[in-house]
Amino acid sequence: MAMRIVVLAGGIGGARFLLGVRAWARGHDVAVTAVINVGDDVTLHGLRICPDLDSVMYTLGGGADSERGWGRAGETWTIKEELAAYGAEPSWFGLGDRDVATHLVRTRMLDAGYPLSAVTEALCARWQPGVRLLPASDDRVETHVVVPSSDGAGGEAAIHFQEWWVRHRGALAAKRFVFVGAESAKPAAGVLDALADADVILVAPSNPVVSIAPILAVPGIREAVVAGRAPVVGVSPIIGGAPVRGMADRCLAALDVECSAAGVGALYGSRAGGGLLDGWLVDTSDAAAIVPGVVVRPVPLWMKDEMATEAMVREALTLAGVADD
Ligand code: FO1
Repeated sequence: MAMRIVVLAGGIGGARFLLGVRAWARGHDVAVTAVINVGDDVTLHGLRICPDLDSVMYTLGGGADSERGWGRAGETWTIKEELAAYGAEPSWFGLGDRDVATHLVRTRMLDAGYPLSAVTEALCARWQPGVRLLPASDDRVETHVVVPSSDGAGGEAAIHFQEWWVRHRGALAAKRFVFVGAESAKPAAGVLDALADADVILVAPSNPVVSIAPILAVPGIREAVVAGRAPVVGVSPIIGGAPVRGMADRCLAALDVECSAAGVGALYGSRAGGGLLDGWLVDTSDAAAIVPGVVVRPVPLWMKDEMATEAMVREALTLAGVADD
């Protein structure tokens, strides 16, 4: 029977990691399922936008703008300019013309009653990512960021993650992150079965606070990962004390967690201690990292191309005891 790999992943870091997983899988009898964060999802201009699902779908489907890290390659911006000419807010979030087609199809299907998992499958029929993409939940789970209120009176305000990250460029001090709707959300169709049937679970080098945590916040998902029979190996998104990309440093600061490979490893915790991990891949420059109860293996972690990423994936699977080549 084919080996079953499940990957928990966010946006661009997850997408690049999945390129390596898919490359490894091509030489083996393997089925890959990716459970993707939906906490970044947002409705703007009446359109449902799922940045992490789209980053992964476009990247694996060969349609991503790899330079920008989000949206479509060869993008044009007429719709954005036209919306701005109407003074239609929010003007701080750019929807490219090609990308808008994805949101139109998604929104129309959601409005017709299809769950996000079915919509994602339909969109993937075009992109053929070679990996089954599942949203963590078909229900609304939105990451909000609690920041100091703008009136300076010492209060707090909660804003959507996209407003914090894109509008304010992550400059407002994040006090904490709230996954709105998570408590009553259910794992999307297929997620719990995929986790129960997995031979190995990989945690992609995605932001632990705003990409992986909202996945695990959906009741039933963390439990299925922790209690399952599959070994769990994570890959550090932090190299030499800095995030490879994105805002993990600012997010970790809000949780008072050190921005280091060891800090994130400890945040996930050892399975023996009720946490997530059996194994933790760190970069060779972080070889001294120790995570109590977790086997830490230093390997080169820069995902500079698909071959390097595939080598990383091979190390993760070897650490999990499911690959020996
Ligand atoms: N990021 C930006 O910095 N500016 C944008 O205008 C922007 C628009 C956008 C539209 C669709 C989409 O799927 C992603 C978009 N992103 C944009 C990226 C996104 O805000 C974040 O980088 C991710 O949510 C974090 O993973």
